[in-house]
Amino acid sequence: PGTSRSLENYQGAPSVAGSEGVDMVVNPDAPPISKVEYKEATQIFFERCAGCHGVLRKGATGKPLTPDITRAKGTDYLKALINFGSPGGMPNWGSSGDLTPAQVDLMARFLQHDPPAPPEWGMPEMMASWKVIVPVDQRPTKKQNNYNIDNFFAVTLRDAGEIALIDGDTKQIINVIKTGYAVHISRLSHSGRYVYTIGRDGKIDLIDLWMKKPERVAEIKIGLEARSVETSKFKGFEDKLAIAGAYWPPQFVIMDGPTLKPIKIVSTRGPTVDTQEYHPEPRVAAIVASHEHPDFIVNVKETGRVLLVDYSDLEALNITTLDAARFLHDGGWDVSKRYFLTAANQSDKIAVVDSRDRKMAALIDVDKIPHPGRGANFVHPQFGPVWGTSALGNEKVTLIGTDPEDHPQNAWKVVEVLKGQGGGSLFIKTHPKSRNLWVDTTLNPDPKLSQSVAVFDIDHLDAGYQVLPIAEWAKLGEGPKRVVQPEYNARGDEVWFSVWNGKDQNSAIVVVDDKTRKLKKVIRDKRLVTPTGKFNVHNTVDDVY
Ligand code: DHE
Repeated sequence: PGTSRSLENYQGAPSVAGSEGVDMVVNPDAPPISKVEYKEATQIFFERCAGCHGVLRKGATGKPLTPDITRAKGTDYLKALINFGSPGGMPNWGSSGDLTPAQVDLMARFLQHDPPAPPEWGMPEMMASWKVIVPVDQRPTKKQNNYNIDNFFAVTLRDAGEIALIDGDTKQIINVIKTGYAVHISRLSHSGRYVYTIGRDGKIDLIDLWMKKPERVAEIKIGLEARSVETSKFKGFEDKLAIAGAYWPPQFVIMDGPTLKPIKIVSTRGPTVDTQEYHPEPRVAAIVASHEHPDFIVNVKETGRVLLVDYSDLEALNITTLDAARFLHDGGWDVSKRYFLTAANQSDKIAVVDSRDRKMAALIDVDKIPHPGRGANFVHPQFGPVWGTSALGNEKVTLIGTDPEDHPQNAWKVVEVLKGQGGGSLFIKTHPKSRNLWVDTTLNPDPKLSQSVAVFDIDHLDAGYQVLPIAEWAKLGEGPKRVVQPEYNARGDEVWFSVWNGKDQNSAIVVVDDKTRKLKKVIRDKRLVTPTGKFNVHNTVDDVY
């Protein structure tokens, strides 16, 4: 099936929070541990375990590991589990050789002590990290270059801690810009002028596309770990505000858009949606900007709540809290941009938020671990407007009706399930100008699948899919190449794929002609180190997908 070590690595990527600044919390009822050991164990935990179990071990993809639970299990049980893993997805850290027998023993003892918390990160820390590199009054008042910036792509160069700005018209790299560690996503201001890039380490870099050579104009660190950033898009607030969500500390911050000056920090700690137990570490996942109200829509992963944060009055912040389902992750708009469809991934549900009436529209059951990215919208020949998601846990592509006005019988129902190449899919994409639906299988253990994509003809979905060997087309030679994240150009006649290879190997971007499905161009360059996400300016500004 779709589960494999690559999937575990994906969900359990190292936490950036280091063992520095962490206080030792010793529990007298737990087996002895020295100060040096404690520090080593904390570091191992953040690197190997926190992604799934949470920094405070309250559980997410992985089981909770709080001392009440771990002490009841005891050292021998924990050692066996760490050594050999479990069918539920726990990796075999010992028998794989990733941890030495001494480290396995250390971790079994460490887990019976209280979890140390990484430091908080509030306004003083944010202000100390905030830098305006080019003040607003020294920036261009109109575009200083002749580029068609509408068709630029901001490309994440994951392991380089950089982004590449690529001109979609000429396929030239315009600039490679140093950013936060392992940039996660880029989003655009409403005008398309500013690129906001956020690193896993919580660093945001603001890039001005109006400069002769687009460059960074401001930076800030909003936490120790983060994944999401977005900008205000409602009429009257265009280019005014930005928001970023953190994994640690669990909070979001609203900033001045053109300078990144932090204005308001809001914690997401609180009770979970179902059992209403306190959760100390509800991470902020996807954030989108409403087109219906001056709201940011914030997914809080572990509590399973969606927050509609009204940014029209930051001194009297009005937050509407919606009950969705636990482990909210990524998602995107339906074609009308009224409904936000988002995955509650470990709950195997898609939550639908009505951004106009500020309420939940539906909670839809789907198959194992939906992972839409922002999803894909198209008019289904039989069912009308649909939004689709692929999945990490199986080969299904699930299509959901999104038109309660003209197709009420299909709205918020799974209208069709397509059979894709396999599990381990991360992203799915189409474009209003296209009749193709692209589905990657990046994390599938079979290299044939992880190195190719499936493409469906929207008008003949039952005809099945065609497979395009994208990685082979890139002709890169050695390496664990993975094809990830289809992204269209502005016109919707090309689709771009990253061929994500090892850090010391050659990677590339492969551009496919959407009509003919033939190779159009391979962008190969020494500077393109581990490309993953690509964000086309036009499509990201207008939420076209
Ligand atoms: Fe992502 C989006 C979290 C691993 C590439 N990723 C997101 C979002 C979240 C998230 C919350 C939605 C942001 C938004 O819309 O505001 N990602 C996480 C994780 O927690 C996880 C599982 C593990 C981790 O520790 O980071 C993870 N993600 C990855 C990867 O390994 C990927 C494939 C490669 C990489 O660059 O790290 C990856 N994530 C992406 C991309 C998007 C994304 C390309 C944006 C897709 C889009 O089209 O909008």
